[in-house]
Amino acid sequence: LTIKNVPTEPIAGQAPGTSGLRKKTKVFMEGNYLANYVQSVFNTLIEENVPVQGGTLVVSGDGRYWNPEAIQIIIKIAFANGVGRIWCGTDGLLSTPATSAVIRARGYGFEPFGGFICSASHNPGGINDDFGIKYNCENGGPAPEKLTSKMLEWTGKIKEYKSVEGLPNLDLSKPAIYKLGDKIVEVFDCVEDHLKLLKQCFDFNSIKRLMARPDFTIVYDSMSGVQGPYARRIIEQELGAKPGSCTNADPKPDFGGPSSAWHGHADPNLTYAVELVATMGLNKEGQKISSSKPIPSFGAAADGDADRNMILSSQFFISPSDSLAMIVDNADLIPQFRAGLKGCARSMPTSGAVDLVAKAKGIECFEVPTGWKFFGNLMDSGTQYFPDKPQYTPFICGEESFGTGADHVREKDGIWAVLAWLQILAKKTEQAGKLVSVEDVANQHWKTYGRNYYARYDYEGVDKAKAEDMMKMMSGKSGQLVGKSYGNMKIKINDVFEYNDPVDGSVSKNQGVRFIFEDGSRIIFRLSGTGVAGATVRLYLEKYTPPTGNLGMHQFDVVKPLADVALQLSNLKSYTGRDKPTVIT
Ligand code: VG1
Ligand code: CO
Repeated sequence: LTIKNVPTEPIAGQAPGTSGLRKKTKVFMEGNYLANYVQSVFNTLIEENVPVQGGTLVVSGDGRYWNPEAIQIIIKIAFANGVGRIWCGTDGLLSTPATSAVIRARGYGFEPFGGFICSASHNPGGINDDFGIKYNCENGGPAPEKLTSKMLEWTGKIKEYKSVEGLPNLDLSKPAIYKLGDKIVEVFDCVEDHLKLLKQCFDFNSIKRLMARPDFTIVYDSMSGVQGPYARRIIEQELGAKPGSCTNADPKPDFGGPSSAWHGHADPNLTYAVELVATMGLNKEGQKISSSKPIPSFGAAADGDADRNMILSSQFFISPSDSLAMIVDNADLIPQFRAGLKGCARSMPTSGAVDLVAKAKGIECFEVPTGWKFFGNLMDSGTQYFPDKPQYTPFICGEESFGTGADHVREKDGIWAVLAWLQILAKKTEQAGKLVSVEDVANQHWKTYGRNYYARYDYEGVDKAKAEDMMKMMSGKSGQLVGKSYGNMKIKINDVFEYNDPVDGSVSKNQGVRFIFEDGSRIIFRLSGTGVAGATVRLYLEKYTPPTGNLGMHQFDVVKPLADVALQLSNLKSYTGRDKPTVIT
């Protein structure tokens, strides 16, 4: 293979956001857009003394439009920069958590120094929609800000990129080993490594017994994203769910596109996962609707790259913040935590439900900014307690945005959350001698801890400058509203969230505006860092009700008065011209 240096010029706007670089697909397809970014990543890695020369790199994606082409481009640039071995899932598919599993655990002497994930996650895919790329480090987690800011610097001064000549596009459709001079490309089954790891986390036999019960039925909707092969293999083949339990399980480049019920928006929430939500006997407000067909006992869905999860039981929706708290509360039923759960963490906007559990259990609970990259340091830090198991730190993390995961990988993991719930239900069902549902667990939980009623309003596609002005106005007044009353609620804390990483001491500023009231209610504003056009304002609302209060209300009704206060505090209507959110979830 001959290496060529291709002259190029910096392209503006290649800043990675909450989770990698995301842009319109056509932007990625134009000129050197992808090559510039990938070379900037390599320049950063080489500068940081990452062992790129002769090293192993994972390259795959979520199967969205232009994925196959992007992978071939990355392979050529990687070899030209000295990479010796490239690992790809079959068809260039690896879910985000599976990529993390492959980086951490595929091993056998060729431990990868990192991996590229071609994905814009829950953003729609297609020539007219979104594409994205993310770099993960040798621990299997997203590159920390320290690295992504260097990558961005390189995109601003890049003069050439390296590629190889004489390398034909490789057939990635089946397992194979290609020897190309001193370089190797290895294509392997995309499910095997992730499955192997999950088998260490859970007691598959007990879940099998749950699946075999005549009164238990499950539907797992992959929303035409990359989860399909994993869902079929793990839920149907390994665990014995009825064939057909895994729906929309063929990955599609446009995640089903405009003709799908979710309009190609493979995002598991009440608004977009309409097919599953209806199957489970609910409408998109989460209210019960009548159904002509029998309703499954358990329902779940995944997003495009399969790191997100939504959990439902028959006519019952569980908020991701609650799901996190309940998994932590029941961690002793999950074999992964047999040595004891060491800690847990949530993103700042995620409800405080998990904090209450951590306090009761006497374990650490951390609050980090939005985005999975902040959890990795915490998980890695605990290894000192398990010197014989350097990759083992019993830790559970979650975000309100349908992301849950643990220390087996360094990404949120959609199917892990599903299996965690199945494991909890399986054990509780065995103990009770009758089927226990997600709803039963939730009701019990709220009776013990009280309920953190929660909802998020998204205002999508608003004018960016105006959204930024609104945030600036609120940050500017930060602290001034302490002591002010709204209705019968008084503001106790009013600040702009800033994170001081307890492990490496790095500081992340400007992570959202907070209004925290004396009764524990919270209003939080931040701007999304995953969109590709305009701005999305996220408004997070939380109201706590103690065990003695009314636990059976609808979450959207409970937080409505808080939303009214939030609109007053932000002047959102006059800044953005919007009088209602695009999505409530
Ligand atoms: C959103 C979520 C955040 C999540 C991120 C990536 O970010 O709020 O919690 O980690 O998406 O998820 P933002 O900046 O748009 O609010 V995924 O499944 O798109 O990788
Ligand atoms: Co995702």
